[in-house]
Amino acid sequence: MSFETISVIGLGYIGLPTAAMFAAYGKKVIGVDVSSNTIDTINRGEIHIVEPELDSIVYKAVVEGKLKAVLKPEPADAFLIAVPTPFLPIENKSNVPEPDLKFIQAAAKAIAPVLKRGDLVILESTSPVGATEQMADWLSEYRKDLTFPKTHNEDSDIRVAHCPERVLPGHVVRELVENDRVIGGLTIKCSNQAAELYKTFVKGDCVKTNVRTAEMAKLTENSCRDVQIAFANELSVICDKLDIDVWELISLANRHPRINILKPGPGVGGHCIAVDPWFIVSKTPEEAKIIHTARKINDSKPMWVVNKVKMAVAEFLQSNSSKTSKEVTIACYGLAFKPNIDDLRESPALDITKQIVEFHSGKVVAVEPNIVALPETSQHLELTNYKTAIEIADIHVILVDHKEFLGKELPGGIIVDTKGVLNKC
Ligand code: SAJ
Repeated sequence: MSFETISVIGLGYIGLPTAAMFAAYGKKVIGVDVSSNTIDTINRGEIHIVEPELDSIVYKAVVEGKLKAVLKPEPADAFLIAVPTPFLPIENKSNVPEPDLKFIQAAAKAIAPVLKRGDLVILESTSPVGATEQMADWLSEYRKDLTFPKTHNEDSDIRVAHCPERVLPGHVVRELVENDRVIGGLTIKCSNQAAELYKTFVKGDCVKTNVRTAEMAKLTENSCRDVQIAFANELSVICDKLDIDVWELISLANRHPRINILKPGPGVGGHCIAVDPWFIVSKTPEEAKIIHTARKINDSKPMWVVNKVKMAVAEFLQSNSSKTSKEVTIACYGLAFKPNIDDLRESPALDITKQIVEFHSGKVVAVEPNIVALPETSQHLELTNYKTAIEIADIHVILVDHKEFLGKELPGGIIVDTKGVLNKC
């Protein structure tokens, strides 16, 4: 089976780089997205997301006629679905969010009319266990004239597999090529075909397994990181209570040959680590005890930081009795969800800053070297530069360890350092 035309459904942070990479390696690629803005941008050879090196790859692919973006799916030999898998609003008593597969269902519905015998459909979106089988059921519902692995095993007309993306934002272009891929087909033939397809550009191993293991592997990777970060965050709270410098503590413990503690911070952000563990918890709530607890620990960290800032304001007013809280200026350093990127989505730093703006009657400024304007929702917050912030602020809240903050002059006043930036000076 050779795949000449590949269709990628969902041209976001994963879909667009994947589409561009197939095009760069000679495939004809049809990208599909529901946003006409996205389609127009890509067809101009431009990109709508921030990802190093991606712009030139997309530009070349579009100019050479290898990549085009459309609103409505067209026939192809393989379809890769890379759409979001968000949560449903919490309605259950246990406060555990349930995954919402509506975008996967919509993608299945959209590609169903153009599916033909011999096509391969791969779900790339990070999904709860069982989602790929569910997607295949939806496809078979929409195309009763075609056969699927559930009923026809290796003889099915359509092959279906799950191949979760595992790339790190900011390093997507390199990691797409170098990382190993886990490939879980609904049957062995499905796995083999999917592996053959990824071998177009993947230099890492394409390791084959069954579909549920592939789904669980991705959730396991991100849950493992979440649990490890929760351990670090819990240590930071314990150390604060016991008046121990957590950064020194961790660096000492990490001198042990078999210990590698991650870094505490203001909480866990982004679309992946703070989301994926819930897919395990919602499926197996009785069993997923550590994973659930880790989520709660990491989710509670922003509020802990906000309380620290409240305490800092009280401390400042106590030692500056002539001032009122309206005259106290707070500077927040970093708004992105992790260092050296401009991505503010699901950022604990932004969330904390907004909460400070809400409770504090005085001025609040933010320093975020990776953006030029604040999001529209950040009312009463002022964007400024590092130099101005250290001059004007009475309380400094360090929320992200951007490279611009390391090794800099120590600000005067009270410092709430959630990232151990000061220890790296
Ligand atoms: N964080 C800490 N302490 C640490 C490391 C991270 O507090 O020691 C925080 C970060 O500040 C950030 C959050 O965790 O708020 C997540 O950042 P991250 O760099 O750990 O991960 P993501 O969300 O950018 O990307 C992860 C990666 N997964 C793993 O490393 C296991 C990536 O490989 C996945 O492809 C991606 O999720 C995804 O799409 O699922």
